[in-house]
Amino acid sequence: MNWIFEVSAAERSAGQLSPSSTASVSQALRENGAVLLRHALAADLVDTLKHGFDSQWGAFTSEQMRDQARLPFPNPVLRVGEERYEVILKIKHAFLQSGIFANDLICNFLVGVLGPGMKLSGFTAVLSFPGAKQQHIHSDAPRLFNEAGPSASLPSYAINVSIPLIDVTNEIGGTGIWLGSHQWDAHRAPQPREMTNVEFQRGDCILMDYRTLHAGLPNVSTIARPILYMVYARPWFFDDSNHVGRPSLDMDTRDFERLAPHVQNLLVRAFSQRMRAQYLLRPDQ
Ligand SMILES: O=C(O)CCC(=O)C(=O)O
Repeated sequence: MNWIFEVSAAERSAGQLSPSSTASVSQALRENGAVLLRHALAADLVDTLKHGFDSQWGAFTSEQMRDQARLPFPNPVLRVGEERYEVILKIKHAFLQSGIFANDLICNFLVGVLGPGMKLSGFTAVLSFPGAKQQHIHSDAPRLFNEAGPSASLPSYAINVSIPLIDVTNEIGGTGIWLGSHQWDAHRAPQPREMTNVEFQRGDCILMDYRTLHAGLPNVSTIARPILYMVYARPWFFDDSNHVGRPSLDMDTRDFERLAPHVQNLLVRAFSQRMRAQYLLRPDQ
């Protein structure tokens, strides 16, 4: 089944997929466990986010990133593979002004998948440096149930939205995806030939079910590749497993307080986890 969809300029400016696109994309996400939306965002918005990313993390070399990742919690940098790091982004400047975390087109679609109480669960980026090897194949969280049946037949409980901040060629290395694996039996081993890989550009985004198997691909280019990750979830799910001892987003309280109530509502779980992480992990505690 097709998993790649073109977002029209009219849909982008309305902040909403058309009813027929919504139906096709929802069905493809249910069946494939991932969809790629081409041109979901304006490329100049993504360029603004890239500047925001660079001002926070762009100066780090891979050696500095490796050293930073070795520091004790709370630590905004997590090593997720060889020459590959997940960093917590501060929602400030470009990330705050653009309101990317509450993007209409993405959120209007995801509310249809995850329900009206949907919450943001994380706001991070993964940076792969030149020389990064293929990452281990994984899903984003352990299975909800160990019994054979239930996990596969359940609807999505969390969706990871990945937004490349540069055009990602095969040399730079995107993310390999095992389409349909969100419904596989726990014992089925993913084969390399079953992997789907596409080049994706600024403005595209991939929506991936939390159960879908995937792996960051090797970076054989000379430039570092940042991808923004926004995780949205049903209100009862929060991704604690990837955020042990570190916040899942970073935002100043004053900036949070200035958000419109419906946006605060979207962010409140992750923001309160950030407050708890900060309190519980104070070095003098
Ligand atoms: O680097 C990538 O393309 C994927 C990263 C990822 O899936 C992860 O770190 O969990």
